[in-house]
Amino acid sequence: MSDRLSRRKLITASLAAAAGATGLGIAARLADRYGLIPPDDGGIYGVGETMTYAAQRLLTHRTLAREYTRSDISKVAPVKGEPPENETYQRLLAGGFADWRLKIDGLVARPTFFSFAELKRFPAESHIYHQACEEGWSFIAEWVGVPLSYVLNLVGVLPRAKYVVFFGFDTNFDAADKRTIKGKWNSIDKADAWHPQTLLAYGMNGKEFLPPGHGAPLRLRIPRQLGGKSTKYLSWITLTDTVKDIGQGFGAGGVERGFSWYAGI
Ligand SMILES: Nc1nc2c(c(=O)[nH]1)N[C@H]1C(S)=C(S)[C@@H](COP(=O)(O)O)O[C@H]1N2
Ligand SMILES: [Mo]
Repeated sequence: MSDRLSRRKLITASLAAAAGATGLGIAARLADRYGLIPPDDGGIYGVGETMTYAAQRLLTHRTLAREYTRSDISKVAPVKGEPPENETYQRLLAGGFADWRLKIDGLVARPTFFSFAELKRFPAESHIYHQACEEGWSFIAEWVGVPLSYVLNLVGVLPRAKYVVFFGFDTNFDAADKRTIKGKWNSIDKADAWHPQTLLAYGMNGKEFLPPGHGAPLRLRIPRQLGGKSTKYLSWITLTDTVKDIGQGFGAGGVERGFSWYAGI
């Protein structure tokens, strides 16, 4: 029996038990309908990853990450990696991102390009929360931006969309064939996208603009998952009902490098 099958069986069996459903078939349909199977289900991780995701989705998906006060803000905010070196990003950076647009398309009623100035006119929120990298370091910072849910509601996400997919400038996102996309792309489900603390952040720690290394001009901040899910240097967000046709089909470039798609904390 394949790994994928065994995990599907385990989760649907527990669902059947929990729901008192009479057959595994019903539980399997429930698991898919409520999005309890992560897209890297066939990946290298064990049963635990799928069960963690399913349990989180069933029990805790609206719980809030802890918020801190300004005096808790870390003296040093570590930067992971260098800003993208490609010509497109460097040109936009040199121009103060005046020519930058955030593209949002896919399963939406109104595909839109947003300028930095437009995003800044939307109702802003700030949150002081913790960011932890899977490599072991972490910090507390204040992030300011617009809730992702606000922007998604503006473009009108179609009911059949399941994932919000993020591409940074360190991704070859303009690849003609989506299966050749490589790099730091990522995706989240609708529960995390509409979570009240999930931000499209354009400033931090009292600064109006993100330092380039922290993801200028715009990054995702998703406090209920490890830092790796918070895609920096955003260029394109697309709504989709499947991630199978992007990259190797696991829902994030990182899965191809050994990380799990769901990094909930
Ligand atoms: N586009 C892009 N986003 C990214 C990364 C990256 O390399 N490229 N690194 C991720 C990882 S692993 C972490 S821990 C955080 C780090 O954010 P920071 O550099 O602001 O601390 O960004 C995440 N987002
Ligand atoms: Mo990370």
